Amino acid sequence: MYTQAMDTMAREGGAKLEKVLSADEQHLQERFDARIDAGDFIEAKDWMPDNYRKTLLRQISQHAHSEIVGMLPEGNWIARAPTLKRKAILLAKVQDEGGHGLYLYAAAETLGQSRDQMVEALHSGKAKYSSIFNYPTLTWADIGTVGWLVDGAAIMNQVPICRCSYAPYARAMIRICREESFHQRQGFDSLLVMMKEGTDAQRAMVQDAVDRWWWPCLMMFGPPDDQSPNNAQGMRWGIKRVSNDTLRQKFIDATVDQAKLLGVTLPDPDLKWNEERQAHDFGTIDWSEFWRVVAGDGPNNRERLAMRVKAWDDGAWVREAALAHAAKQSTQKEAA
Ligand code: BYC
Repeated sequence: MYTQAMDTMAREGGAKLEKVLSADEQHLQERFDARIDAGDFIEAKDWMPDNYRKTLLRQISQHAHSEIVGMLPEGNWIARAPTLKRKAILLAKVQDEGGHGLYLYAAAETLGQSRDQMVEALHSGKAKYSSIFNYPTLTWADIGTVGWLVDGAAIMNQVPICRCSYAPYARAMIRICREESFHQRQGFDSLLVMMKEGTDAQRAMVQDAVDRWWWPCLMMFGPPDDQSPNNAQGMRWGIKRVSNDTLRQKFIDATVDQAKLLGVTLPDPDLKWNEERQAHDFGTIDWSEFWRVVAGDGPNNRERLAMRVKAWDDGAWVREAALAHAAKQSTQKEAA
């Protein structure tokens, strides 16, 4: 089953995990709460409540998997990039995503789950990754659009995580966000060249890509706040700093002017500036589509997971060779 079910662990408010705390634990809990309230960062060696650890593991491992699965739809276009310059840029971007996945797996490992366990959860379909990567990249314009809109949405979501209360995650996010900015810019630049210097067919290709990616990008921020089971607790613990709806609105507001600059139309007839709210109103998001994709029935769920498992299997010899090389080096060092 390709369910993307992220319930690899029981969750806050779900199965009743709460146990009666001893006096010592009560004291630790109070100190932890006070540190969170004071805006302190929590390190791996610090005491933390079980559910804080579980929530972090859920989010960080999902995030890591998203980076790794996110390499697939773009990697698919490396051999078909139209120029040497675009190929070099795309190669660098896909490698960056791999690096982001590794930083994040390392951050999750500090919470006590092994990389093998996380990879197994992804490959068996137990762990989720971002819904956005279950949509196909049909044309070259999709690659520019993924950079502009998908990475744009990712940055909007990820910049506040640089202030996440869990320090190893926050540190990883600082590096990741620097690289994501380049990803967004290269996507925008690629689309701008097609829109300003391209043919009518290229402009139509860009508009078609924007039409297909716009709504799934708005879904990346997660369900509306009043239907988001993890939002309130995530915010309370400083794991999330800004809510799903607020980030979605900020993304829309930032993107409208960029779309004008590009000369593309965002596919929402209800999108308009609301003077009173000082924000854009927008149309209704099809949340049934989101939940379908999250439940494993999106356009590409099965293909993505199969590609990921194949990539892992195909890379087995590299992992074995690297381990053999490391073992040989340490034997040589000991002998010296
Ligand atoms: N896709 O209570 P909620 C990237 C799940 S990487 C799938 O609001 P939360 C990039 C959610 O997990 C992009 N599932 O949850 C990479 C929960 O299910 P469980 C990834 C989603 O955690 C390469 C349920 O729905 N970014 O952009 O408070 C190339 C209810 O949601 C999604 C991150 O992972 C979704 N879109 O908030 C280019 C950032 N949304 O676990 C680009 C870190 C929600 O209860 N993650 N769900 O079974 C976060 O900021 C938060 O986890 C989310 C969700 C905003 C995603």
